[in-house]
Amino acid sequence: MNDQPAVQYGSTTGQREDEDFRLKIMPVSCLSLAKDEILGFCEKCNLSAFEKKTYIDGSMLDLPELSFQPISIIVIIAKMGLKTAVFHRDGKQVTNLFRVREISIEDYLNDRFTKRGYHLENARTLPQKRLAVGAGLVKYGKNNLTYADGWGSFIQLETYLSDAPCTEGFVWGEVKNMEQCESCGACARLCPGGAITEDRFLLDINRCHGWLDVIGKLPETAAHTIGPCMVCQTNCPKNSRWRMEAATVVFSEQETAQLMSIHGMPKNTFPLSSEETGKLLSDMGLSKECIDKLFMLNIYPWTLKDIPHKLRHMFTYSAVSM
Ligand code: B12
Ligand code: SF4
Ligand code: SF4
Repeated sequence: MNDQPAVQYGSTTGQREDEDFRLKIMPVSCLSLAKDEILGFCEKCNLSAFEKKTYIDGSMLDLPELSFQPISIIVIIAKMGLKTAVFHRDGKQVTNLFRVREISIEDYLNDRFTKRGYHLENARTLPQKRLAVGAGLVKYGKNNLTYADGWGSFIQLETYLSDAPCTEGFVWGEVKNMEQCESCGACARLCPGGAITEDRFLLDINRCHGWLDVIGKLPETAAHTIGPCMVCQTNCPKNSRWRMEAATVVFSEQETAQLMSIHGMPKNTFPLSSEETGKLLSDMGLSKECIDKLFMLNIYPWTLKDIPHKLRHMFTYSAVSM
């Protein structure tokens, strides 16, 4: 029997309300307010069939079936950090920026809700941006993302359905936009796919490189990155502070070569735990240090299979000699 302790990959620390995350609890009826507004808004936009399916026909605007009667929606915004990964090959280097979630609020949610007898149902398909704006936690930017005071757009939104009582005196907030956007427009100018346009507020999903990458349709001529496209965020003046503070994760030539040898990842990585993912990578010959560094970048398991191609592309088109 192997009595070695299981290797732990990835880490989460801290749960400081207001410093790392912010939370509001709104009446569940706010979902109807958001729904009516989004339906009305989408009617005025020239949506493609795919956008209609994504925004209106899906299950985003309605309550799912639950084992309890929900009376509230808990909206959480969690601060994310940035990390710059540096890869090396044949005396050249390439870099890639990653958004990293470093805090877990599971214990906090357990203590505050579950242990007190309240139900919590993670409802990540609800229209999270509109709900977070309605909660007064964020404002919209022209790039379609939402921004929190002091934290910029590098935040993760979470929504839970619950039967916990609402934040006292909760007031539903109207759509709010950042003032700075009126005189800026950098995200629209620099978006590589031209997805952010003047004629409508919603970005054009079919031109967003983040999306094209997910569905494997990113043109070969476009810049490739291992993490999602972040051009509209990294060039936003509201995010400049976080970009400056990005920590660096360096992959040596040997580790970069290991990454480029990733192969045979299962088609569906969703059921894999981080331990199982780590074990798979270890069986492929990646060192523990290299796997740890990958996990430091909060890399999505389903993007692992694309790393060799992405790195080859980056070294071909955007490498700098050292
Ligand atoms: C579908 C989706 C996408 C689609 C479409 C994006 C879009 N149009 O919203 C694609 C695949 C392109 C995408 C890409 C990305 N996404 Co996305 N995505 C979602 C998802 C699942 C739903 C978003 C949605 O409902 N959109 C529908 C529209 C109708 O909603 P809305 O924009 O809030 O609509 C309101 C505004 O437009 C407003 N409005 C209308 N007119 C006007 C006019 C003005 C002046 C103003 C101010 C507002 C305004 O009114 C509308 C109705 O209330 C959410 C998760 C979720 N469950 O919410 C994540 C989410 C929005 N994505 C997120 C992220 C991080 C990304 C990416 C960075 C990832 C990447 N690079 O691949 C990119 C960024 C692209 C971008 N610039 O937005 C985060 C955003 C975090 C944040 N800071 O806001 C979310 C919240 C996921 C999460 N839980 O953290 N995404
Ligand atoms: S880049 Fe400029 S226009 Fe775009 S979201 Fe940031 S402040 Fe607004
Ligand atoms: S994620 Fe990239 S492609 Fe998509 S809107 Fe932002 S800059 Fe444009």
